[in-house]
Amino acid sequence: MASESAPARTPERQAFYERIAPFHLAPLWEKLHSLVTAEPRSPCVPFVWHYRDVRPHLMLAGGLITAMEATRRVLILENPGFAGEAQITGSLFAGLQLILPGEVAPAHRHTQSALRFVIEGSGAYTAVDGERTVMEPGDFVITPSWTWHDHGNDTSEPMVWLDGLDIQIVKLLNASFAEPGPDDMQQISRPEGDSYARFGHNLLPVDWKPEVKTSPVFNYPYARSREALDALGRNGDPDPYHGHKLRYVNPATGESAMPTIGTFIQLLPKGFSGQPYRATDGAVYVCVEGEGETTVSAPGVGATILRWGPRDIFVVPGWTSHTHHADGEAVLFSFSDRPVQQKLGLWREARGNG
Ligand code: 1HN
Repeated sequence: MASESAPARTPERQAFYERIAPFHLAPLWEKLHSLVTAEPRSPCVPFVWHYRDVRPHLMLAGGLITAMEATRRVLILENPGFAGEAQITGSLFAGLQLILPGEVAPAHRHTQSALRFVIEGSGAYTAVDGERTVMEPGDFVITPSWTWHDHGNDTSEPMVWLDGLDIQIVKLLNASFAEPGPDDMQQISRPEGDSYARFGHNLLPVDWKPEVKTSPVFNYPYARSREALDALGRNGDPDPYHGHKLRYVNPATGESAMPTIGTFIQLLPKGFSGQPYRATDGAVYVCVEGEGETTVSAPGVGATILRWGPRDIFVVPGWTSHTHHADGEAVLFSFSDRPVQQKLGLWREARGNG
């Protein structure tokens, strides 16, 4: 059993550490307790961004810089525990992107995978590898790793979505590649809805074999997810921890829609009060409908109550026990690094106060 603290630093030991430092050597016993902890530890803290507070700042950014000049006009949702680090959890990035009427966010590609979850506005598009999809509130849209993507807004209203990216995962593995597109807007080679027709109906083209690890469905419309949740809510009792919770899947494999980021949507029935639950993946939530609160308990920190309503975004750090409560019926979208942890055999969960 590893000890919880380092052995005493005697003057002799200290002198020894100083002697070996120029040789790029260091004693493990000074570091062991912080490298191999008894349980997960992270600077990540529970936090909620209320959309009513964030929106005015986002609109000010709209007057300050164009989407073209910024490349992506995004306000980073930075976890207070990771000041200056552009991360919402230890592994994930989240930000709010604004595209004003008539704007284009120019084409580029990168090895980081991105998800969009539409918060405000209706009818702006993103184009991925030659196909456009028009986005509606609550739609979950994927930009797979290394695909060309540009966004545009031909409507008369601002469009805002949440961006979620696996930035820290790619950084850890030192596998970041990126390049700008040859043109600001990519050539469109397939009609809108083509991917959804081929892959989004529990059917697959007969001779099709997946070439990449990301789902070929790149827009999961909210209307369809909501329909499923609605039926579940009518048909049976909710899970005592999650309510009615579904995970988005890659129809070709049954695995998560994105290889590095798991995405989920859950319905909490009116008055639902969940039991305490924790898992090793820290999650970012968006409230789509309804109001309620999530109570997060961390050892030594006590309970943090995150109140949420429509369009609010909140983060629950990994391995912190939490409960969800909904006043009326509520819908939460969430994403985390769960697929990575599961593939590596690291993911754990605990129900109740265990
Ligand atoms: C990015 O490329 C997008 O393509 C959004 O819309 C957010 C955050 C960090 C790095 C790249 C986009 C991003 C991003």
